[in-house]
Amino acid sequence: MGKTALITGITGQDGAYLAEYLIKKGYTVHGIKRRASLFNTDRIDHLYQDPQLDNRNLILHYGDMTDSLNITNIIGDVKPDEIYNLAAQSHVKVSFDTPEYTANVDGLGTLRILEAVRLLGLTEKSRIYQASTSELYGLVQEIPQKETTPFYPRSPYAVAKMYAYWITVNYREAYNMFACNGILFNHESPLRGETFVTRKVTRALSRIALGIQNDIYMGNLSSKRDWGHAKDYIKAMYLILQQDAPDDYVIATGVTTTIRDFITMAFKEIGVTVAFKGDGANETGEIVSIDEAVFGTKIGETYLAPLKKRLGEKIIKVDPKYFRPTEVELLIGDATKARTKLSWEPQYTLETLIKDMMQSDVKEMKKEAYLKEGGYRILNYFE
Ligand code: NAP
Ligand code: G4F
Repeated sequence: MGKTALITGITGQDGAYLAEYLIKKGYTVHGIKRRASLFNTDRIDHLYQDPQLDNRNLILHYGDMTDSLNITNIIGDVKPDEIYNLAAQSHVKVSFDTPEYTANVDGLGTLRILEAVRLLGLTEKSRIYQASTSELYGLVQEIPQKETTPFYPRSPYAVAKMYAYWITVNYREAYNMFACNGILFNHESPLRGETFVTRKVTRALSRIALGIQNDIYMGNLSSKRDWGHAKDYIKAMYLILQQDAPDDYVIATGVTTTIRDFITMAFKEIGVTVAFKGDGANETGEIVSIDEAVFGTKIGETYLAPLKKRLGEKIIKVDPKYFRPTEVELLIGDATKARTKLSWEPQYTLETLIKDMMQSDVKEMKKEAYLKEGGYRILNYFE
C-alpha cells in the first residue's frame, strides 16, 4: 500500500510540483482547493482524474484554511500519513493590505491543522510539514542565515509565518508530534505566480521582445534574494518528512542576487544587453545592444527590427507604488544542515532557472503575439 499525503495549497506553485512528485512516488495525494468562480486548477490539470474513476491517485476537497470544521473533517476522512501545509496568502506586499486575513490563513491556519491532528488522535500517524520562510529573517541578524539565526520579521506575512513556525515547534515539543519547519528561501519556476518579481520580469521581458508590451514598472531594484528552483525545493519538503526524527531545516542555494541583476540576466538569456542609470525612484534601464544571432534563435528574426528601433529608450522604470513599507533588503541562506542530514542538493543554478522561466514565458507569450497579429489581420480585412 502506498502512502497517503494531504497537500493544502495544491493549486499553488509548490503544491502542483509536490503533487506530481508524490504521485510519481506511488502516493495517493489529497489536495485542499478553495472554491473560486473559475476552476483555478491550471497548474494541476495534467494530474486531474475524473471523480467517477476507481483508484484515483489525486483527490481534491473543497476547503479553506480559515474554516476549522472543514480542515478537521478533511483530515479525519483522509487520515493522511503526511500533511504538507503549503496554503497561504503568500504575497508579502499584499499582506500589508490584508494583514488580518493573512494572519488568519498563514498563522491560525497552521494551528488549525495541528489541532485537528491532535484532536483526531492522529499524532502517531500524521507527519506535518509547515511551509516556513526566509522572510522570518527580515532585517537580517546574521549573514548568511541558518537555522539558529534569530528572526526579525518585516511584514504582516512574516509575522503570521513566525506564529506558524513557533506553533509547529510547540506542538512537536508539547505533544511529541512529527511536525517540521522547512525554512525555504525564495524559489521560482515557470509556474510561479505572475506578481512575484521573477515571473513578473520573465513575462514582461518576453512580451517586450515580442513587441506586445512597451515597458515594465518595478519596485526596489536593489534588494537581494537567494533564488532556487521550486522543483528542487519540493524534494526537500519530502525529505524532511522521511527522517527518523522531526526537525527544522533551511533550504537555500547560498547565492544572492539583486533584482536589477536578475533583469540583466533574464534579458541576456535572449541576447539583449541592458544598462541601468540613476537611482531610487529615478532609476531606469535601457537596451544598449542586441546579439542578433541569439535573439534570432530564441525569439525570432521577425521581432528583431522593431526591437532595434527601441535601443536607448527607457523600458525599465520604477514606480514607488511597488515599494514596501518595510523591506527585506538581503536574503542569503546557509543550507549546510539540509545538505548534510537530508543529502539535499539542488540541481538548478540561477542561470538554468532563468533559462527555464524565459523559455516557458517566450513560448507562452508567442501565442499571445500570434493572436494579436491575427486579430490585426482580421481587423484589416473588415476595414
Ligand atoms: P502560491 O503559489 O501563492 O500558492 C499558495 C496556495 O495557497 C494556493 O494554492 C492558494 O490557493 C492557497 N491558499 C491561499 N489562501 C488559502 C486559503 N484561505 N485556504 C486554502 N488555500 C489557500 O505559493 P507557493 O509559492 O506555492 O508557496 C507555498 C507555500 O510556501 C506558501 O505557504 C508560502 O508562503 C511558502 N513559501 C514560499 C516560498 C517561495 O519562494 N515560493 C518561500 C518560502 C515559503 P488559490 O490557488 O486558490 O489562490
Ligand atoms: O518576488 P517577491 O514579491 O518575493 P518576496 O517578497 O521575497 O516573497 C517571496 O519569497 C518569500 C521567501 O523569502 C516567501 F515566503 C513569500 O511567500 C514569497 O514567495 O519580491 C522579491 C523582492 C522584494 O524585495 C521586492 O521589494 O523583489 C522586490 N521587487 C522589486 N520590484 C518586487 C518588484 N517585487 C514584486 N513582487 N514586484 C515588483 O515589481
